Amino acid sequence: MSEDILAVASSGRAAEGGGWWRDAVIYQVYVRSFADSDGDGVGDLPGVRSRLPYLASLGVDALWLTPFYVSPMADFGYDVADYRDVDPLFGTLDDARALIAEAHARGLRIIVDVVPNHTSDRHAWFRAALAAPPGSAERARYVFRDGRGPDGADPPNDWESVFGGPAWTRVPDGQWYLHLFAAEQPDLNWENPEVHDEFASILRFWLDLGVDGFRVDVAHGMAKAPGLPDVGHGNQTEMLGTAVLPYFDQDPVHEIHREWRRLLDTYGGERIAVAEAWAPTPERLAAYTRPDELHQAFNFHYLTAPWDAARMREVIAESLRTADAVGAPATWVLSNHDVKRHVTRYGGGEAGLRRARAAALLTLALPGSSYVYQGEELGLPEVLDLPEEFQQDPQRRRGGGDGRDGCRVPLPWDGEEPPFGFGAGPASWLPMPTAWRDLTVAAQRGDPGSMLALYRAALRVRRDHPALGGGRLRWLDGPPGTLSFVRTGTGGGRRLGCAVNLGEHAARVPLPGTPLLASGPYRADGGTAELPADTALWWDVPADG
Ligand code: TEU
Repeated sequence: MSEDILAVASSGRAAEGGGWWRDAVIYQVYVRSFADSDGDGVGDLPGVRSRLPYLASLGVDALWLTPFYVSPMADFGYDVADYRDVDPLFGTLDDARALIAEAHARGLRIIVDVVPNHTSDRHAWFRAALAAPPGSAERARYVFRDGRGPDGADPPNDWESVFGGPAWTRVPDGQWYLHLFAAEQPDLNWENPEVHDEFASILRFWLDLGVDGFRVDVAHGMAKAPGLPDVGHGNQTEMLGTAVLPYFDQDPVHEIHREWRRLLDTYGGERIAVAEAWAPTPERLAAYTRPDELHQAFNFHYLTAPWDAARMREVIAESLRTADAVGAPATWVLSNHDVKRHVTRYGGGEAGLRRARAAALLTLALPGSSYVYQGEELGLPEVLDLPEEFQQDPQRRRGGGDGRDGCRVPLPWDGEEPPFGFGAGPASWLPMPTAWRDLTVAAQRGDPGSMLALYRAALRVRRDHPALGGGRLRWLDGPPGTLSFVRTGTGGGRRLGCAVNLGEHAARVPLPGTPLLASGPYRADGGTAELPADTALWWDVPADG
């Protein structure tokens, strides 16, 4: 068997000082849609708490909870009106305390969302800003400007909201305020020291309550180009994440992250921050994880890569190289609450499911830290036919896209009919497809061929096998359309091989070891395996093999 070493890259090296977060599997809980304890159709913190045994037995290391703070819910909690309290819809501060304590007792860490680019328009600061005159200290916490054109009736510049339409809204006295997202989400002015102090205090509040870290919303926002220059063209939503815009990924934003890192480092127990940053290139993304900045950044280049071997390989190699260059672990993510679920993105139906199974083994074998979005362990597809009256996402309402409701449909737990054990009430805030009766946790639990069984098995191997988590990846030679590599852990010892067939036809791949886990049926003979299309295989390689 030829082992062509085409690239070697490592992630999460022990030499960098270790750390739980370097190879953690972090499960995203979209609180609103996870589990509903009080029967109002909306998930809540006691609901999450009641399902901790499920999460602990799934085998993940940490939970990331999406915003549960006081909010008018114009963007389902990403419009925060009080950063230091829990919205009654989701519970109380005591519920948050109890959830953190019980998660810790079960060996699960808790990461909470922090939303620093904007507040809600109902936040006390924004209400004060509206009540105060132009030029006041209250307005200086946000980005207020006079308009252009006769009577200042045109917006101050040509910036567009991520959710579509102009990024400016006019207030009765004629000034305009900036909102890169919905009009109910006014952008904060991070040139104002008061904003820095306020967020330092908010971070301390949650750190003192015991959280293990933060997911930093729009970590590429906050700093705007001096003078707020025009972009020069429209359709800016199409440029997001691929082009440099005067409102995203501006270099001075890194100073804010350095400040936050200094704060995090004053706490014990390795508290971390992960950047939700859409940067134009892997290099620019890695800048968010330089040693004095945040610990991780979501790898959206991996998430957006098509199901194509050459492209996947390029993204993986590039991600490992750029993360390595700054000494950070690479991260891997396939889905979240903002994007179409990957079963559907990869083609939907049987093929989408097969690919998602193979993608799970690919992702969990890569060096670094992995994210799992609630429901991907059940193989949930995007819900594409939600009745219009339920589609409430501001992105859709403002014309900035199809809407993100379809990936936020609540989880099916058990039973034969919607809402499938999600809550005690008759319905869930977004309706669940009746076909999900076959996808409930209860239905999959006893089925060794289910997606849930695959995730559990893969996470168990990942925990036990010395080659998974941090460490190195060495590519193996294989036929076109396939990816094959061998993993070595940070401490050496047994190695693990992974082969994935992303092509359209069965392919013969190297199998220099003992099979451990496969995403579907395959045939092994001698030192090779015949791997059907859209199938992945893990094998064990002895330390001296
Ligand atoms: O998202 C930031 C962001 O730019 C995108 O994920 C965007 O929402 C997506 O491309 C849709 O166009 C974060 C949150 O994850 C998202 O849910 C919030 O709506 C947004 O920030 C505003 O806080």
